Amino acid sequence: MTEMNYYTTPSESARNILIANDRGGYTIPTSGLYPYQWNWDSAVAALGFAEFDIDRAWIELETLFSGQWDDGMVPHILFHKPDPGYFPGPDVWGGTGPIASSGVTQPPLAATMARRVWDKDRAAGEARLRTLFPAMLAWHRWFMAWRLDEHGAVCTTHPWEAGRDNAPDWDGAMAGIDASDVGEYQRRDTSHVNSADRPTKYDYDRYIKLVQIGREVGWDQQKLLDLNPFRVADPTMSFTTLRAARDLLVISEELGIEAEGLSADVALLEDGALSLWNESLGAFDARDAHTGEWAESVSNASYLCWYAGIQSPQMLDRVKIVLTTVPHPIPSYDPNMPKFDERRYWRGPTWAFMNMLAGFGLEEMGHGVEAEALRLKTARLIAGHGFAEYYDPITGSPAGGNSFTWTAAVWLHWAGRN
Ligand code: 9WN
Repeated sequence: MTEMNYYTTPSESARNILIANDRGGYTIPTSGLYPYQWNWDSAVAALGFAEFDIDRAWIELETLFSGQWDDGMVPHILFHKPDPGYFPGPDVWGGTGPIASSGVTQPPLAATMARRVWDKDRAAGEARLRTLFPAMLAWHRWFMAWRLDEHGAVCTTHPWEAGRDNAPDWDGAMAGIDASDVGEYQRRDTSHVNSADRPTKYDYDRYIKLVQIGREVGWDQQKLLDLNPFRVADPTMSFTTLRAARDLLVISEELGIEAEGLSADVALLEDGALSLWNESLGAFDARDAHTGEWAESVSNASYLCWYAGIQSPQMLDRVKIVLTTVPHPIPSYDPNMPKFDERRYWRGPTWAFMNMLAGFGLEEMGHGVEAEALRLKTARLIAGHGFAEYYDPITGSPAGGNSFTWTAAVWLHWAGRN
């Protein structure tokens, strides 16, 4: 009789999660809570697949771009198959692209992750990257056309677009939204996970109100710009768009593809990202594009400066402190600040994939010691507490959904590597 091995290594578990969350060409973040394809989740998922199934990694990105709108926008959710378990679904959003979708985008990780996938598949992957390139460039140009403020910082037009839904970064702008006529709706998220880990009803009313406003104008960007109900210059958007532009530039040079204007875009985006330095806070911060007011928020997005190719001695000092004082870094909001809430989503918890992005940047910009410390702490967090959506930064306890795609991908591609 063959002896059964009941022990599954974290790497085996991570692969199993990606395979179980695969819905055929795209991966859902986790079953139940998020039953569709999410934009930046998929870009991270591609890195996980690249560790054991390179073809599937490319497919993840290709499926994402199959939902691209005519104007270049790539939606934050693609509703490939209806699922009543998630709200708001396709009927509420009324997206106008080739696949039922939401009407906002998400931080553009795809070009950066495509480049990393290509690094593992230089010869065979070239043709696939060539095919993806015009779509990725069109998305980049859409950001340049519709999301910049006057400094070149990239704005978010919905907390869901920034991907950090209930971050304190949006509190000021959210307070300005009148959601009194939003109407009745049934949330689904709180039937899947603990409501204390999720955004509040106050937040949800405003999320839905913003969707209603966008839908009413058919997601016409010019009309939305004129209405301007919510517009915040955001470190996540600014750093990831700058990084994506840098990667597109490298890809275009290596493939010998003409991509006019990319160098100038990089320079403008760099000015914009630098403009998010809040001197009195001593950190990169979000800024309301309406009022010019700072959010006064040190978030995990503040630590993406290196990912964008920007050095900052002050942020380096901060990362050293966070690595030594917070048991499970990097918290999504500074634990010393009054709004810190260690379980509530983007107001305190640690997100493994954000750590990975910060870690990429730290390593690339010559801060190997900090990059390695962050990687090992993230590995310990995942190995000790499972593949959670996010974690309490003080106790490490898992929160939100479990068997989570991007956490599994982070393990395979970065945290768990030998
Ligand atoms: C709304 C899927 C997504 C992530 C976001 C995260 C969360 C959705 C939600 O889940 O947002 O887009 O319903 O809470 O905030 O970053 O992409 O994992």
